[in-house]
Amino acid sequence: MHCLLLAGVQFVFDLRLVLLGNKAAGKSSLANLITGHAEPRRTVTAQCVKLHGEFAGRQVTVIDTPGWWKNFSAKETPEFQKQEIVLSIAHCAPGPHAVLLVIRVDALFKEKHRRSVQEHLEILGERVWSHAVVVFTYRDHIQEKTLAECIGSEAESLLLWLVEKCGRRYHVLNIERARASQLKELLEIIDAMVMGNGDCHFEMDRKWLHRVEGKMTKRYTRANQRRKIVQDQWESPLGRQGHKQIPIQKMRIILLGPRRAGKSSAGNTILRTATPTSRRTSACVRRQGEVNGRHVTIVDTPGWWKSLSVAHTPERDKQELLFSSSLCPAGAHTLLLTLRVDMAFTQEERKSMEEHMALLGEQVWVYTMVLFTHGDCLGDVTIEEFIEGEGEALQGIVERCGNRYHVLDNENWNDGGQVTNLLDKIERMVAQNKGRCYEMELKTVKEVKQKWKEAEEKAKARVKRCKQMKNTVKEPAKTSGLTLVLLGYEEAGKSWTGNTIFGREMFGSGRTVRCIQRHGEVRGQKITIVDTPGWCKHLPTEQNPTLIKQQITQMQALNLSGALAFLLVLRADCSFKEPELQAMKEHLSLLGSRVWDQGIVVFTFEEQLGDRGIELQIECEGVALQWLVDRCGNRYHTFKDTSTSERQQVRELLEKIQRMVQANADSDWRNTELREVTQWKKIEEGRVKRLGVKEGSKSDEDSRGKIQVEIEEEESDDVFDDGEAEESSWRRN
Ligand SMILES: Nc1nc2c(ncn2[C@@H]2O[C@H](COP(=O)(O)OP(=O)(O)OP(=O)(O)O)[C@@H](O)[C@H]2O)c(=O)[nH]1
Ligand SMILES: [Mg+2]
Repeated sequence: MHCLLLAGVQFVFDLRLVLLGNKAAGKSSLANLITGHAEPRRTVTAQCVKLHGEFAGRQVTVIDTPGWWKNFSAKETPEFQKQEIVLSIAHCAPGPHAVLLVIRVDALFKEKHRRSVQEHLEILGERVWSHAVVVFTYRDHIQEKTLAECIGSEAESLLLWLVEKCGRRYHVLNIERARASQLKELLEIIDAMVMGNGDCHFEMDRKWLHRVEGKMTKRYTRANQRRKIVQDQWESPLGRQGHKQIPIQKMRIILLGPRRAGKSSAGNTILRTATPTSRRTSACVRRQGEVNGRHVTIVDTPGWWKSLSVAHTPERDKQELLFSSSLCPAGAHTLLLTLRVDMAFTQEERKSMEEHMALLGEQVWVYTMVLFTHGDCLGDVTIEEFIEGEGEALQGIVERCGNRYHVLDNENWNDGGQVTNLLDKIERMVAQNKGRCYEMELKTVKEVKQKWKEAEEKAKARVKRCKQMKNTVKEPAKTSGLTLVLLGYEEAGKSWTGNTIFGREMFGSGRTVRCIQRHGEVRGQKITIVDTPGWCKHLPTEQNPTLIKQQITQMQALNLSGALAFLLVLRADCSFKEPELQAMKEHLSLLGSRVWDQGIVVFTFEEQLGDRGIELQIECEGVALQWLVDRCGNRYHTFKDTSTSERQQVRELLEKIQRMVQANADSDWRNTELREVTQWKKIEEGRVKRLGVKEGSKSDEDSRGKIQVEIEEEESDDVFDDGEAEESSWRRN
């Protein structure tokens, strides 16, 4: 090793650094800064980039790497990107002196972000932590505030964990205007670490490195074979002949796929329009335009949650899919099944995709082509390498589509070549299908239309009933103290609802595992909110963890003052069928039957419904959801995740609660059934009987002995929002 001794401090003359971090954390800018490269690279870093430079008279080599999505676990990062992380070490053989973990200091840092950092870093092995330094970027965005003031206590403790894991080595930078002295400080930290590590650089387990290199070679070889097969297929005599014989003047395309897959963006790219796509597509949309001398019709459809089975998709979304082809008179030439290349593709996703496609009939695959989006994230990796790298799940889907696929980079929608190629492939495919188009049975479309007509009428009637109810209750007086209990299945948005009501982050971002009580004042009214752990959406109580039942049952022992309301929290954009209703009924029965009189259904994520009103969603979803809303006396409310309407939606909810409290003025829940735990006992007895376990067996007694309502009443954190859109928000872990 080439070391220098200056003013008594020894340091490495040829310093090698690897930069890791999530997307847009500032890695490339930092790499440029350290190596003195003035030219900023505007595109996303898809492969490792090696930069050389000189700093303070020393040679520095920096390996910039592709970043991961900060909300996602390493499991969700595509294979080729994880392999790039491993390769970063080989790019600066014999190994880097330091791995700089780049993190934006002004961004939210939640538990899932921490976990993501840990998982991605540990791709390199546990030993990497001894060579890691945290570099916080975007110092200028937090102005004069201290780090602690900005990140909040939850983030602070998580970042502290990270800094501790890196041997307390960290540095804060403002890359835009970094002074040489700031960089010097960073190098001093690195030098001290290298010295502490006995002048050793980080070395990866050789076997592991060879294994990854072997995998990459295999991936490359198989990708070449696939490319050849697919090329032959496109160039087959039928395809060529057909291409010449059937130029399609009026092309009709349906875009479908999981949520956020890039369907609407792909529509824009094909039609070369720049219609904004920030909102979720919640109903079929037909758009038309002239492309390369053809008249192209595109039907965009609502997506499904990529990892969830079709049972979780709301009825309305499924009906929209059935309806889509009727917007293409004479049928669709192709269905483009949209998929992202910047994310891994799992068996779960394949299952979900096949289930949703099955709604459209078995013959649908004959007309389907996989449309890969986020092509910009592939860099030099070919789409065939991506397909081979992702494994059987993706290969299965590609094969079901007869090996037809195309890649789009929607960020570069001005690149006409990619669209010309796509249209060309569609024409060949139509030729291979002998000109036939995909059409949904007329009978099914008629049924859908009839259902929508009925649902619209019922929705109007529900709105009318709500208005009548509002008018019958006289203007309610403000209650002196109000207690709101949040109840619902897991990840329904209970804690989020609590935070929205308080207008600040009073409940943490992680999974709620026990009852948490918080106090605050909203619109001059003292409010207590009790957050509870959610049950599994469609499992009956006996199969749900005992702890949840214990927490709900014991929650009544809390000293709750003033008026009380139960907020039954559901996601507006998810299915709610008989199993979900049963789970809800059984869990609520632990609180006695009067929970219905004091209950109000709160739908979260209303923004996901687009222009569709919640009443229409309730009527389309079916009898289970209608029963629930009716059982709560037609009391319901919606919350959407937009800061502008936030306070108004809270005011309206509080008014609805006050009207309910007024109507229930004579009752006092705590003196009646809610104190009784007999129902809970009955359910427990039934469960024990069904399981054939002797009552009072050791395990049961053990858990009962531990029943304790654990109530947290800590100081809460300030809301700290970086405004970053969730890449996908509702998946079971
Ligand atoms: N970098 C990059 N971003 C893309 C690409 N395609 C889409 N996006 C982004 O991905 C996000 C989701 O894209 P949409 O087109 O709205 O996805 P969608 O499938 O229509 O989403 P839903 O209608 O919500 O189901 C947007 O922020 C797009 O800007 C792409 O090729 N490259
Ligand atoms: Mg869309």
